[in-house]
Amino acid sequence: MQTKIPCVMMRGGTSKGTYFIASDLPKDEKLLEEILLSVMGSPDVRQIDGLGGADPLTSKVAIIQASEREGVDLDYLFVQVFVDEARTSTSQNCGNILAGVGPFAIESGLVKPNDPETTLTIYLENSDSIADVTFLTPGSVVKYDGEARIDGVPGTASPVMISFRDTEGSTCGSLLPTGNFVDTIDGVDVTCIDNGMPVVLFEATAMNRTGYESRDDLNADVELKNWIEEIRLNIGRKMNLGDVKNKTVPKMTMVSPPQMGGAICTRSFIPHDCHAAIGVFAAVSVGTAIALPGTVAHRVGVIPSGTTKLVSVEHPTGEISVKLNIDETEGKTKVKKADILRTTRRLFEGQVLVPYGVWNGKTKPRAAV
Ligand code: NQM
Repeated sequence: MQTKIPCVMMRGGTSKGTYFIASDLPKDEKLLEEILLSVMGSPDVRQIDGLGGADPLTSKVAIIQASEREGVDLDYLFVQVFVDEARTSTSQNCGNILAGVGPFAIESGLVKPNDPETTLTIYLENSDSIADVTFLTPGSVVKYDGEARIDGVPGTASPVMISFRDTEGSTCGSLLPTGNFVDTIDGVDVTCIDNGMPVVLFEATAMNRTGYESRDDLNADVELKNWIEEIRLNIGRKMNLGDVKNKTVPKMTMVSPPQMGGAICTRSFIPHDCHAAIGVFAAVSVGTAIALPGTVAHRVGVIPSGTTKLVSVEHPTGEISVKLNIDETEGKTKVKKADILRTTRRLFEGQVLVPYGVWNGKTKPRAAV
């Protein structure tokens, strides 16, 4: 006996996950965690008994509902499902999975589309912040095919433009949560920054690496990963994140001078595995750090000119360009708005099944069979 839950699987940017309507899931947090672990097949490095793709970037969940907030269309909760541990986390945002939220909501009947494009204001529950997302809906139908290209995804698709507002200190409370541009931990200079994602930046050369290593090489580099984790555990409390041992934040980003004509080269640990690219919010935080004199990123980055800066953040599979709208009055640099291009695709729709032993569907009759 299994409970059927309406579910859609979507690629959002360079990630992939399952999308649910909030009312199709129980509210109880412990039960919800059990259900999402079962949906993804965790804990198991292969996630063989679930839909997860055996990678943190494909073990993600979006829970969405129409919003009752003033001026907001949708509420979006992101859940990271650990691959090899029986845990989920809501301690971070996901800007990649966000790309699929609007199209999912329209096709689920949660909001109405416009013609030829739709802009939705989305509340990010994880960080209490707002994003405006615009995508094509000609004839009031979501368009998935198109000419937009993002690195890390083969081919092209329809553009999804995401505009973030007020992301400063989303999780840590302030842009520079330690109060410093640079802290020195275990002899390594780091910059702690949160402009949508708590990130710790450090130079690759400080870790005796080039910063241009492949994802596979870095994932096999146990000595480096242990060193990075030591720094992370040490700095977490100073970033107002408490004990970060079981958290997916802060992300640990190794930086070096750009190699492909961009603004900076990155290798992002999220926080233990190296990202195939870089998270969307992490890219906004890194881009912001380049613009701030005194940070580790400013030391190795190439700062584009103007108050609207197009910052190209290089990563293992290409680059991601972040458009930053910067206010530099009174000698202070403030990012007013950050825009980013993503694409998305609806991959699968139907019902995901979880064993009765996990959830017999009783707290939500509609989904039960
Ligand atoms: O930073 C991976 C991803 C992410 C998160 C991660 C993300 C973001 O690429 O906004 O998108 O950092 O865990 O999906």
